[in-house]
Amino acid sequence: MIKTVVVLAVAAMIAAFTAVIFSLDAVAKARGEKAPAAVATPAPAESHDNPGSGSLTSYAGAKPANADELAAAHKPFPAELPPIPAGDVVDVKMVLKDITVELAPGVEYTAWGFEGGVPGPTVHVREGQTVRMTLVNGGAIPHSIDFHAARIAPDVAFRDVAPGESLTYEFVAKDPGVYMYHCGTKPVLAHIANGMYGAIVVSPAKPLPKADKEYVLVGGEFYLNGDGLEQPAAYDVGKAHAQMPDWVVFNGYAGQYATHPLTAEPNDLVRFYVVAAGPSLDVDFHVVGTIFDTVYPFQDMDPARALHGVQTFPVPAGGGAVFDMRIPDEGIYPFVSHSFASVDLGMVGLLKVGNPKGSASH
Ligand SMILES: [Cu+2]
Repeated sequence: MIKTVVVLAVAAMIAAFTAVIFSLDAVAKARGEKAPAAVATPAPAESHDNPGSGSLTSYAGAKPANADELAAAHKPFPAELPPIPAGDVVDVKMVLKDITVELAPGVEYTAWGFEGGVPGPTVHVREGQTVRMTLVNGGAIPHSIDFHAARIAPDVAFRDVAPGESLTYEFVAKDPGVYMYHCGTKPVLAHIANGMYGAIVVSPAKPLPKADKEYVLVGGEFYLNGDGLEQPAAYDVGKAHAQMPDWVVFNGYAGQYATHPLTAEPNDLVRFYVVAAGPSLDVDFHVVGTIFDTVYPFQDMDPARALHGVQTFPVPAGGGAVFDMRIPDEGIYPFVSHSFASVDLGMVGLLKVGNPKGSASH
């Protein structure tokens, strides 16, 4: 009897996983059948308000013939929480560059990248450490960096840095949690939409229960003025205002942890740090097939204010939250924003627990 229940449960999970992946593929196929959209000319990097086609044409799911190959070859953004550097002061240096990123298999976008990628690198410090931030502007227009973990005068610390210049400021990380950082230069919508964001984790001085696996996910969405297949697409302000993204992603690339799953062993304490960078969408974080044992809501990592036994928890745009779970059974557990339009647009990954039948060994 118990065996039957377990088999049924596993079958249900596989079905859920397949459905999620299938939905992505179905969207891609549906889009592929449309007449090809006119190829828009990417805006120059200095343009803030590229109107795009003005038609709000969706380029969701666009993919080249070799998309599966490209997805397999893609090197996923490292989701693992990096270690905390030693010392009282943590030096963080980022060089901003105008870059072209791949945000889905074969889909290119002209972005502004902190330290050469979208999202920027994950910063990890302990409560009480001082962050000494240096931003070097290697781009074509002014930029800045705003840390939500800082209590600091923004007109001083978060001020614009001209091209070719740099800025250094310090703040003490006094408030444990997971926070967004981003460019705060106007129009902020464009600077975030172009990829200028990342996560900082401030671990509490009094540690939480030790996790076996710790992963950082930064949610973000892209608004494209073309499909990005023949030439890189650029930011479409009309679609950003309408909140009609073409792609919604974890850590800068659609579905990258579906083809390259994150891993854990059965009964591991798995901790996800989730930031919703937006610019505009929330992440309604959910892991299919489990219930969060603990959620530290709105990034507040005080156990006294934690929630327990939670199915889905919303991470607001510009916010963060921490999710603890223990999964006893081997299997493939999808993680998503349960606002399911986001799943269709690329916001889905997999957590492979143990070495379930039918999956590659690790
Ligand atoms: Cu910027």
